[in-house]
Amino acid sequence: MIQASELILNPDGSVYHLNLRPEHIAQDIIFVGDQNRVEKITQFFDSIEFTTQKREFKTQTGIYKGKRITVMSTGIGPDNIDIVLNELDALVNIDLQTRLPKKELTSLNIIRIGTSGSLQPDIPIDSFVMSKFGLGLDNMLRSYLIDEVSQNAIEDAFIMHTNWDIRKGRPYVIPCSETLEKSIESDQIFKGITATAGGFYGPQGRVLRLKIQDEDLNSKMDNFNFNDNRITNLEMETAAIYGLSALLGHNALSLNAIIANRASGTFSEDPYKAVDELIAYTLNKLADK
Ligand code: R1P
Repeated sequence: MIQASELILNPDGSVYHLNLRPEHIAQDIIFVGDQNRVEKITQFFDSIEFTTQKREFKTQTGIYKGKRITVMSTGIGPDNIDIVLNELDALVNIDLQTRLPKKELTSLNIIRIGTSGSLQPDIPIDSFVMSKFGLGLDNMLRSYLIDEVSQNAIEDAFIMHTNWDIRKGRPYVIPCSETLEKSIESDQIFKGITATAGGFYGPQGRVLRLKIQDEDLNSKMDNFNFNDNRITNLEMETAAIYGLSALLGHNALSLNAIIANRASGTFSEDPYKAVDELIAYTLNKLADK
């Protein structure tokens, strides 16, 4: 039995941070970082049956073109993804009354609609990137036993190519769900490896007033290539979502609207436009899935 201190439930039986009970979530779930992005998606729903929010975790469940979908904000960073994935999994795969794992497991379909910076001059602002792999630079996933899901060969090649300082921990690489990839991909979308950092400034190579451990990391990342997969973009959630989903038996795919180009040092004049277009694109694909 999982103790009360390990899986914390609120007095109404909901999981501690997400404030959700099992009946509140659909099998198809959209993650966004920003809580204000949740309603940008659900405004297109035919109906909304449930809304809740605790801290940065806002959730709405409703019907879009006949399909029940949950939209949830994860906030920023891999530490939040640890909370979101574990609590979501508990909702479907742990009996919250007996506090025992269920014998029959449920797989959720998780799609992230995020924002990100491109590392490549030819992946312009306002374009979309689908993450074939997540490359975690953040260490969160290393608290779990990940050898069965992580791609050692790509990790080794990356460590060698960037002369990675192992005091920062070993980067991890996890693939997306091929089923979701097939149902959402199109010629409109760039594909590649998405690097996930555990911070916005130093961890992503931004220098304001502090010196960083490797000033050349971004330029080394942008010419890394493994079997024709290059590192397309840099953000803060994808690898953590892919890693925990793979370990827990869920399907995950991450899509990002490119709002900055780190190679040219430019930022979108209208970052919301690309996000709105990516939302429309994803909802259309999901309705047909
Ligand atoms: C940083 O500003 C945040 O924006 C990006 C990063 O991954 C990080 O969460 O994604 P979201 O717009 O989805 O939050």
